[in-house]
Amino acid sequence: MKLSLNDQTFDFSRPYIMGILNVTPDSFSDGGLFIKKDSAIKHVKQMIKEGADIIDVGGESTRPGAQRISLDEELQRVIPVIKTIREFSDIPISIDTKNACVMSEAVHAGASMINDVNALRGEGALAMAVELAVPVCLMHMQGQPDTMQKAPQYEDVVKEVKTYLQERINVCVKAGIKTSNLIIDPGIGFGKSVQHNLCLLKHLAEFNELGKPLLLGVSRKSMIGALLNNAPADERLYASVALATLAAWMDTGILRVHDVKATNDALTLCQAVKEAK
Ligand code: 9MG
Repeated sequence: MKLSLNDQTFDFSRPYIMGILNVTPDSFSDGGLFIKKDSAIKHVKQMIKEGADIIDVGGESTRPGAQRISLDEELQRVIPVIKTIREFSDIPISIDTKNACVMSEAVHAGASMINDVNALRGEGALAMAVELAVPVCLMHMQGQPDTMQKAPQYEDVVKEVKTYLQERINVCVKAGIKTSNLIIDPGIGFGKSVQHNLCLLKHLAEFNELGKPLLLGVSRKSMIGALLNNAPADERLYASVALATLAAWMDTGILRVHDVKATNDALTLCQAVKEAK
């Protein structure tokens, strides 16, 4: 499996790190720390120094209960940041959005990948991704962020999430997206109970049967808080790194994380064990 991002080839001989940059005032785990452009850029530089392979820039929160924002607001948050990153680095930038117009503006400003928690189901998103011809992460989500955690229901969560992702791959390929441009993600915390999330993590390796690079986001998520006596987001580092390491062990290709240095150290050791004779 190979993925071409901004003239760099990701061959998945090791897991890659996607550093999270939330340019939102209400993001659940960093409290909108990076809403100001200067602090956002400083944080990007730090993540690059610590070993990030991709920067995921998002302007609209996807946390449970999050409200939608206007197109203008989303563009104003993400486009200046993407343009500024491009002035000093060629690191691949992923745009975390459900909106076709934001996808287009972001790619024209220098982003080289789309991260869509809605798996291109939004109005015009599929056609836009075909036109932009950049890699796309298709994530599974049951419901929408404002209501998704109310009563998530599955008979067989692994089977249903896998079937959904296969269906979205088929739709995308039929529409004209190159099969080598697709990445999949089971969407931990998106319309799933703690038990659903745990079951997906236990069976993560089965998602590799779909033949696409696997991306996973568990960093600081509420399931960690729920399992650690309601630990707040800023006390979920060790558990986040533990889950990232487990995921890397099960051949996850890209880890979406807040804490780049800690994750990078853990993944380096995980890789060393994998490669040991
Ligand atoms: C934007 N975003 C928040 N959590 C995420 C996750 O788990 N995966 C992906 N692809 N994007 C996410």
